[in-house]
Amino acid sequence: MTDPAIPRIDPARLLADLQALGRVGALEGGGVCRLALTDADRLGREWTLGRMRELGMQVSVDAIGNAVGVYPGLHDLPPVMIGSHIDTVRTGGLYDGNYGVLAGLEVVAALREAGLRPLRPVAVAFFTNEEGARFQPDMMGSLVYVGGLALDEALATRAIDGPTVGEELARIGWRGDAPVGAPAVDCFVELHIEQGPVLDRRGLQIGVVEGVQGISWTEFTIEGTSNHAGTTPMEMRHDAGLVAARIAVRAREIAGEVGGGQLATVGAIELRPNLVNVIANRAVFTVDLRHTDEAALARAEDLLFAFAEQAAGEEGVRCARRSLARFAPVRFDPLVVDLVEEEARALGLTHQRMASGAGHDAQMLARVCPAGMIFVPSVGGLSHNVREHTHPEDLAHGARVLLRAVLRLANRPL
Ligand code: HGY
Ligand code: MN
Ligand code: MN
Repeated sequence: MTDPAIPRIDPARLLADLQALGRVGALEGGGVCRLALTDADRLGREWTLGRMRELGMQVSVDAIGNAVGVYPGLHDLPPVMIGSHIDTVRTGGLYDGNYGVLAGLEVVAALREAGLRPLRPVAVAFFTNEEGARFQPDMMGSLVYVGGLALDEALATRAIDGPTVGEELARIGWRGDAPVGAPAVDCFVELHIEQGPVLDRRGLQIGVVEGVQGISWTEFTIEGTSNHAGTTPMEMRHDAGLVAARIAVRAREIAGEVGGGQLATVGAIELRPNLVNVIANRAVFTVDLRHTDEAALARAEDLLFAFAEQAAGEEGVRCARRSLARFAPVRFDPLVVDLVEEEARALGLTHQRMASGAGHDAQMLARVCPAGMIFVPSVGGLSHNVREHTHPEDLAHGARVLLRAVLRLANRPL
């Protein structure tokens, strides 16, 4: 169903951009590592800003490194923004975040080639530290953009490897001078790979995303007593490693007990002194809990925290915890959700409504404007894995839905 009034996406150009950006921070054997504010991230930022400039966009960078390119409309109004991220986890793929930003640039390229000026401007943004892997919380840049986290607090946040956000922004030269939160956004659309198995398993082409599930990240620090593995009777031990392991097992059990899609992950763990013949005196580890229902997520937290105290008491160790991220579930605005669904249907693409399991910048922009998301399938539901893959035809389908949705939003009556 091609409508002559709608410009055409160039799938080959989009794919070439994804592969070009994927070469920045490329890992031996495949995949990408561009942890937030590292030199690899700097190079990815420079490449992407260069593409914005090639498209004649007016670019700005704010004090936390969020970058926005604007394609002017007929009227100087708040833009319809397309956004996502280009930082990755340590075992990242070509598509997580990058696809949404580069498809946004492909939309602008198509508008430009057609000489089309929507009523409203169209902006394309990449936000700092969406992944939250090096600095927590995740979606940090977009959270600051919408006023959900004070700039100073974000800049003072320390990385898991030492430096602060402010120090790293200065080091890579990306502490911009644009005011945070500018430009104000009319509405926001994020195109992203699903990163889960739903669309792939059902053979569907488009996910019409209705919202994002709640996220709870906690760091536990267990302090015990190091001692000799060969001379310390079991009843004399204060083993931080054991308590960490028990909490990890209990987190998995809680996911089953709470149910309804409750998720629990222990992704990072560090024992000290981490030696084969020494009882660990310190364990630092993270627990990631997620649920679409806020009450269920809170219950999972209560069960976990109570067990941690109990297990620590039984072993005679100290247990401290701090929250790294806590976001309630988010519902997207029907204005955007319904329109994404209509455009998927208009293109004859198979689709379904669904929630997002992963966090996204769209959930933050939803605090200040109508926001929504479009998903395309992830092969095998794989992501945050170097073998992350989405078929080229699905990448093109998603970009076409994005173009049509953004055009309709940008041309809404003033
Ligand atoms: O953790 C997340 O869901 C996202 O990848 N930041
Ligand atoms: Mn992402
Ligand atoms: Mn991610």
